[in-house]
Amino acid sequence: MNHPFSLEGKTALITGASYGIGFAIAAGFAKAGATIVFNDIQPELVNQGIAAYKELGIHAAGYVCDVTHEEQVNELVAKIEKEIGTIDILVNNAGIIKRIPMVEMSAAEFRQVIDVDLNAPFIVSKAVIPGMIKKGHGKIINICSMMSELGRETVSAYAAAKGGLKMLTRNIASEYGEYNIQCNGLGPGYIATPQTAPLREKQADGSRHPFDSFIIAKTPAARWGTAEDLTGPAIFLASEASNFVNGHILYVDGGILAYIGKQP
Ligand code: NAP
Ligand code: GCO
Repeated sequence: MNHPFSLEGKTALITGASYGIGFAIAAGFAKAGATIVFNDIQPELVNQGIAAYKELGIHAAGYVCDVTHEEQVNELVAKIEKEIGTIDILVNNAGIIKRIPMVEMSAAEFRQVIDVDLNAPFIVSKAVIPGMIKKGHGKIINICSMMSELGRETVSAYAAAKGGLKMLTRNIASEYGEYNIQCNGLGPGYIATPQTAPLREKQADGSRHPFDSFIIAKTPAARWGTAEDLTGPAIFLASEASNFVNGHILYVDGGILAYIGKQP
């Protein structure tokens, strides 16, 4: 019998996983025995990702696909099912953020964030669920955020999307739990990836970015998370060990959501 955290024999699709959080989760899944499939929008990034996985001894299948385009997604899932097999684990990781004060943000910019961060998880989940139902099991992990719970200046579209993604997670859990499909969210805190690089940029005098200092003071762990901090919790939600966990958002945030923050 496999270890409850084993992903042996499972095929995992992680969206937007050429680098960053998606890459770290996929690499962790591979170590737990999963076959890795990922996508990115840009062909050169797909190739870069394949090479990066290879460097870790992981033979990952990479495809070019824009997750906001339903036709491309349906073709991708059909191709994976034909070439590799049914998708057992889906991680809706691909995401963008636009940090613009709401009254300065155009409706088009707002819609673009909602499209990638909320509509795309709907599109990709809808494409993979029929295969999971046929197979009699499935795991869907939506990469949520602290902004699924909290707001902050300039991230109105992102918070709206991630708040919606929390409820989409709960709804998929409600609607498909009877088919032995578990849908849960992973809510990273502040993680050091390209997406948050602008918030950590050193100042001209070499001092920390004010936001960097703010996050350190707000996080009990007194550090930014790394993408690798997410692999263990992601493996748990992808494995048999979480077969009775459904509709849950697992925050991996160093305790920031529990903490009022260190007195300045
Ligand atoms: P990242 O470094 O910006 O990587 C995002 C990935 O998504 C990139 O590979 C990007 O590809 C891909 N992507 C964007 N739009 C796409 C589309 N339409 N179709 C396919 N792929 C697309 O972000 P990250 O920090 O790793 O974050 C990954 C996820 O975690 C996101 O959902 C983010 O909201 C969430 N998250 C991040 C943090 C954090 O602190 N970093 C915290 C909480 C949640 P391209 O490079 O080609 O655009
Ligand atoms: C921001 C950050 C956050 C993180 C993450 C926190 O601008 O506040 O980008 O949104 O990315 O989502 O959980």
